[in-house]
Amino acid sequence: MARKPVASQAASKSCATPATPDVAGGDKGGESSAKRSPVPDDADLAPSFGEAQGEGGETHQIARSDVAALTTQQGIPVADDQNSLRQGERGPTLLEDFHFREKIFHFDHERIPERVVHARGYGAHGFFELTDSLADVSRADIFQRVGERTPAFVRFSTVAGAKGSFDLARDVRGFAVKLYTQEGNWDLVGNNIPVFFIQDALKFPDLVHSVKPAPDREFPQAASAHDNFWDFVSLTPESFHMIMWTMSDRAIPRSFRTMEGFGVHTFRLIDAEGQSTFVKFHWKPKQGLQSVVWNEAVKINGADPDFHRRDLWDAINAGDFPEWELGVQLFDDAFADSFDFDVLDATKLIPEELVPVRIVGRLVLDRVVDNFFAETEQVAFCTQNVPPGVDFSNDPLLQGRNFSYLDTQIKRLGGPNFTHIPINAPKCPMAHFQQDGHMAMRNPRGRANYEPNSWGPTEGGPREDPVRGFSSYAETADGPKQRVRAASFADHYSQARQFFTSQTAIEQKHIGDALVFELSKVERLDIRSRVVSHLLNIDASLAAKVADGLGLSLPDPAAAARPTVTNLPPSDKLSIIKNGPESFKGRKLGILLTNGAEAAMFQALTAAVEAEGAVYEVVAPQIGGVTLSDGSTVAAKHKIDGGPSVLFDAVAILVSAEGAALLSRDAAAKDFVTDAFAHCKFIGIAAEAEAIFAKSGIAEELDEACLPLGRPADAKTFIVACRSLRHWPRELAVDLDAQPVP
Ligand code: HDE
Repeated sequence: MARKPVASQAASKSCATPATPDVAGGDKGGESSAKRSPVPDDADLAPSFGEAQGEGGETHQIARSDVAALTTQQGIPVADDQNSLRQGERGPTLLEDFHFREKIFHFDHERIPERVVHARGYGAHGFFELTDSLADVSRADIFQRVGERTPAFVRFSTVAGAKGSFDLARDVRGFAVKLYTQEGNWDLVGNNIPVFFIQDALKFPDLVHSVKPAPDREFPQAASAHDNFWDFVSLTPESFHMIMWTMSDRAIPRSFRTMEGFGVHTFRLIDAEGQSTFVKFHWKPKQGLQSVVWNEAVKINGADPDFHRRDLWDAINAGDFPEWELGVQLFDDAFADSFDFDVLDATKLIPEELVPVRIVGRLVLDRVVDNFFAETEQVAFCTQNVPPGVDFSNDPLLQGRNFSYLDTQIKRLGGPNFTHIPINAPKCPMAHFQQDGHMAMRNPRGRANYEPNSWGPTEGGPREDPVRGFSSYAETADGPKQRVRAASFADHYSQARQFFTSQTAIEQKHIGDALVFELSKVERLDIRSRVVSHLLNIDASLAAKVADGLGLSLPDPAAAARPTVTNLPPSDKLSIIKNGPESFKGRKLGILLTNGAEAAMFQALTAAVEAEGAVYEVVAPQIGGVTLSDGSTVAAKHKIDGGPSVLFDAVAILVSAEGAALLSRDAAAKDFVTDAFAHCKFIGIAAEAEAIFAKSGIAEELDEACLPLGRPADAKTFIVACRSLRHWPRELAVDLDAQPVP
């Protein structure tokens, strides 16, 4: 059916020729608006658009029959998406323009409230596979059949920053897992740290208010280094175990892929007879634990604020699927009663040396989302989502969370039907009588929408199932109604000390450095001093180091509800370095390359990287790439200014003598090597590169982790060295803060 715009005959003429000067709608040439309409003479009822070059080389849209037609949300085909409907050429826009109104209306409503905490997150799909049956302790369907896979969706997040904040904030990371089991969704909404700041959910709003930007000035963003946060925690001694963790490198992970995850609270597993076993959940990354250093984190935030999300996206798309083992610590009431601390207190962990972690499954992330908003933003985790066979403990934090998550989803997603959104919908059969409400898409069918009813098995709808249905563990609870904190929750420092003493020297140094950094941003001296008074109850050397770093005289120790137990045995599992990766697999080498660099060396190096299962990116003076010694060309991923060494786990400097002379005059190139050196990275160095190190002032300091790349055989040696996380002795040797406190 021939279609002609009604405005003028000229329109159809000009549209038949894809040479219209400005399809975006700007009226530069004084042509009539109708003339710029891209609809050709012979477009059919539902024209569709492709791209074509105009006379001046500009891109235009023209009708094509092999792409979907643009329509309104009502399905009405759209003829002109460049110009709103107006009266005359320069007249007012008409209210009648339903396409314009629908488009703008929808745009105006594109945002939903971001999460009040954990606003910035990134998700991916995958599966959980059972490797060891837990049928002995849980009737949960997901734990019955070894080898069976359950679909999963995981969302990682930071806590304090807004949705648009940067990835490398010093912060706890959320590690929320939705398991679409055959008996309903199970949400294990955990963190990358096994303990929490507070013991009672009533204090959560205060904690979060204190760490978020101050209400008057709305800064700082995504940072705990400010007065309000340290004021709150210094008045909340129970937070100090968690503070040790957040001041450690756990709070600046290298990747989502290199973090542990923890369910944090004690949960219950319930067997077929209704017997309960206490459980703590652990996710252990196959990639090993890895973190960056603080100075590096600060710079990554500028160089690539999306560092973590890009890393996950790239790894999954490259087929390097991140994997975690699911581990459980199982214990009974007798252990709980004999444990030094209360298993209901979320500021405590159970050392793995005391209750070993039994590995029962694996979680693999193998698919990125199709659409961020539909999946990652709209996913709604609720701690109350547990299948039969998993149950809650009385941890007061968990009890409070069970209220909070459902409540917040209603606000965020706008109504009670968010389970109809595909990412939240169970993948097992569902049948209930909940109905109506905003955006209802799956109302019950048939006549009966209540229960009990007498409409019989086909029309009457679902019925309760006392055998398969969820039944709560029949725990006895009694006692006076009161607002109290159990005495068994009163020890605030012993496990904080145990965490500190479990760290290697460099990790202890980083904790001290982090505390000095954070408190140096706190303006009130009394708050700084109050924090140190708590540190005195944890470790005297740490307190002395922090006081010295702040130029403070040592205060008296804080009054402690319970004296610190000083002889809890160190636990190796608490250290990142003792649980690091075994290879360079999954990590990234940055190769600084110039024209004339030795081709055989480059080929040997890239082959060694690939053989290790790692990746590399080329950084060059020009983004166009480089020509190597044999005349071959290599494309660059980054121009040197846009590819600082903080983006890489290790670096290689492969340059010709001319290239070195050029780069030794370039500030970005000098930052590249000095930062790599300062961040204790392994550095592979071609002999020709010396001038850059000399001009950067570190030629004299190069150590055994700065390896030669002279012959192709050196490539393997270098990559093998890179398997270690970093060359930590360098930091202890060169950093002023590493010197013993006088
Ligand atoms: Fe959360 N938390 N939380 N939290 N939390 C939320 O729920 C809350 C706590 C955690 O990727 C909110 O959907 C209270 C501990 C993660 O979508 C909210 C308390 C742990 C996520 C909420 C806690 C977590 C949230 C905000 C104190 C580790 C992100 C948006 C009792 C075990 C999930 C939302 C995602 C999100 C409440 C403490 C983990 C407001 C009241 C402890 C990973 O409901």
